[in-house]
Amino acid sequence: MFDTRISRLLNIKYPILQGGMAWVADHKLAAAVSEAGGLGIIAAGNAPPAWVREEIRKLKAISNKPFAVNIMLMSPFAEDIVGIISKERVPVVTTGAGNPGKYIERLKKADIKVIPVVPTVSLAKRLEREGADALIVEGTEAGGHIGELTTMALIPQVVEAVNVPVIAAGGIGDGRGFLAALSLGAEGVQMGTRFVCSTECTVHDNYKETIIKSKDRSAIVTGRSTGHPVRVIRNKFAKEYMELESSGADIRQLEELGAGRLRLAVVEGDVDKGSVMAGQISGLINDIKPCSQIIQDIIQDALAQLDRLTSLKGGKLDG
Ligand code: TUI
Repeated sequence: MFDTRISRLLNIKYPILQGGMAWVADHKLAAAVSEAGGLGIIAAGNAPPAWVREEIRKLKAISNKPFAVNIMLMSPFAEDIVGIISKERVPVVTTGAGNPGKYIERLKKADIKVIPVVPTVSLAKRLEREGADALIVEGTEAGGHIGELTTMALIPQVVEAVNVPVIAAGGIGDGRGFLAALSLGAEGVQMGTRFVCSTECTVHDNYKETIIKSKDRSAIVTGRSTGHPVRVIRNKFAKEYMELESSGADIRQLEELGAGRLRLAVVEGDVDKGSVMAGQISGLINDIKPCSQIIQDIIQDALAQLDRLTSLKGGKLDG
């Protein structure tokens, strides 16, 4: 069921990946997603290499399913984390927030599958040439650091341009989104915000509640002027940041104001002064449930939607 090049490449039951969210995606969340038949991902974020190594070992102690580590390429530790991952027998690496080209050969020599996140056709083509095994193609609907193009417009353009399988990300939270992504030519999906609101996710309850209370326009983009736009839930901190931004502040001042804010929201639960990164799909997410339930609901919902579409074909189009 929904057997694609992605489920086969990654050796997983369902072609559903959990986003590699800094401060959020630890071994507990990753193990829960992998045990439920998807691909769980430990996010290295800006964390020191020793933390990443421990998380990998802790995950392996509770699950023998495939998993990935996400390398956030703006991290000062990115290089060292590549070294750790190569030694710790991690089956899959995803990357974000940059071009992982210089690491691909090293990772592949260690028999690791490399799946970069890309926001454009040009980077997709380049990384396919450089040996990426698949691509996560992320639309601007996503939470956190984002590109400009929408999932709807970007996925089919990348699917046309490359031969490696594509995983859609950004704005996907249920079976309808999953099926829509497959319709666009993707062979899997990655979801971040949906898995934040899971029982196993260790973020502060206030973070989960903020997403659940969100509406369609709650997730906004800050930091466009810095060249690193970030989608967050509108709150006191986002307003203060945007005011500073529109006053013409320089990047250093903005970085200073933003420092430590994601941790403040995720760990301390300060969802007024912290940065609550989340995607546009937040308005659709109304509950907290186990990762296995999230995945089962998506598969069941997608099958029901498929029936609905099939009956449309028989009844109305064929006359
Ligand atoms: O990486 C993400 N999302 C993230 S990373 C992050 S940590 C952070 N915190 C504060 C400020 C900035 C980052 C929070 N959310 N998603 C994957 C993603 N990658 N989205 C966009 C990109 C991307 C952008 C440019 C990938 C490659 C790229 O290449 C530029 C180049 O160098 O060619």
